[in-house]
Amino acid sequence: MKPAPFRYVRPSSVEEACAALAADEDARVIAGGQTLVPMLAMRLARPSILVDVARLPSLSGIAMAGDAVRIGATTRQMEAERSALVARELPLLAAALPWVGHPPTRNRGTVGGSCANADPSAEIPLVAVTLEAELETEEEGGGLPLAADDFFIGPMLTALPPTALLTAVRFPVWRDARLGVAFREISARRSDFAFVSAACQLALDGEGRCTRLALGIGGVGDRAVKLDVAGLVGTRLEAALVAEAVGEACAVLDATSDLHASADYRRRVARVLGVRAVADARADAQAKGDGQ
Ligand SMILES: Cc1cc2nc3c(=O)[nH]c(=O)nc-3n(C[C@@H](O)[C@H](O)[C@H](O)COP(=O)(O)OP(=O)(O)OC[C@H]3O[C@@H](n4cnc5c(N)ncnc54)[C@H](O)[C@@H]3O)c2cc1C
Repeated sequence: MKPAPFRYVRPSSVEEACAALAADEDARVIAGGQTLVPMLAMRLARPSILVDVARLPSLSGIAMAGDAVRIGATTRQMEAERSALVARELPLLAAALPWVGHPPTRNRGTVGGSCANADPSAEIPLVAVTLEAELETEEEGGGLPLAADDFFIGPMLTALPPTALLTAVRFPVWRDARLGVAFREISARRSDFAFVSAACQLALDGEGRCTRLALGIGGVGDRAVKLDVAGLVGTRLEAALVAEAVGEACAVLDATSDLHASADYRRRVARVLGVRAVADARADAQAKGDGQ
């Protein structure tokens, strides 16, 4: 199928892009086009005008911003995957990126596009929720930063107004000496959207006690969620304790059934992946400590 007719603009600034979005309620942003182009072709999206922000230089780039790494919205996923700064400061995002689609989709797909698209199984939104990232927005008259937990509302639904641009994502950096990360996912084939995924970042003290722990689950319900496993902080992450805490947190997950998997299956897989992710992240942190 071919897309319904639309107009196309390539603004030369964020202000121009915001003005184009404000002028027409059926306008739609296009970045990497990895989701939107198929939707246009299937006529699942019929915008009157496409506002192409992919080449706006001010929206692209990866840099430190205080205690966070700020990734411009139109930064290609592959650029983030190859970034030495991301590898060093955001090891959890570095671990998740190779799971996002396929190399050709990551060559064009953007970090911001993945967040704005808000697929419940998408890896970048899961990392954003797990690390409590902040999403910067811009629209005519100004924009507001939004916490990841407030930004992602449901499947393909965000708090971003239709007249606004997502301009960057700020991922907080943990400065702990013994930091460990792990990313796990189950999908039909490598790099397909996940049925369930788990992202874990934790820190250990010199005696192997957990001082911080963030564990997020994707693909189970309407959006990625951070599990409440605060009870594990202060422990040595013994296997039985982890199984109990993650099991309890997963039992109350709001899960959905679809043609790929039942809600019950998703909850069970979340528990297994969550437990494994914590164990992997702990081993990662321990290995770093041993090497110092
Ligand atoms: C075969 C295939 C497999 C895939 N597998 C996965 C996978 O496993 N995991 C995964 O996470 N993704 C996967 N994807 C989707 C991924 O490739 C896309 O990168 C992502 O969903 C959208 O990013 P994009 O930059 O291409 O956005 P686009 O397709 O250009 O836009 C997507 C949506 O976001 C909006 N948007 C984009 N940028 C902005 C912005 N700056 N401000 C406001 N709104 C914006 C658009 O209006 C549109 O609604 C897959 C895609 C394909 C084709």
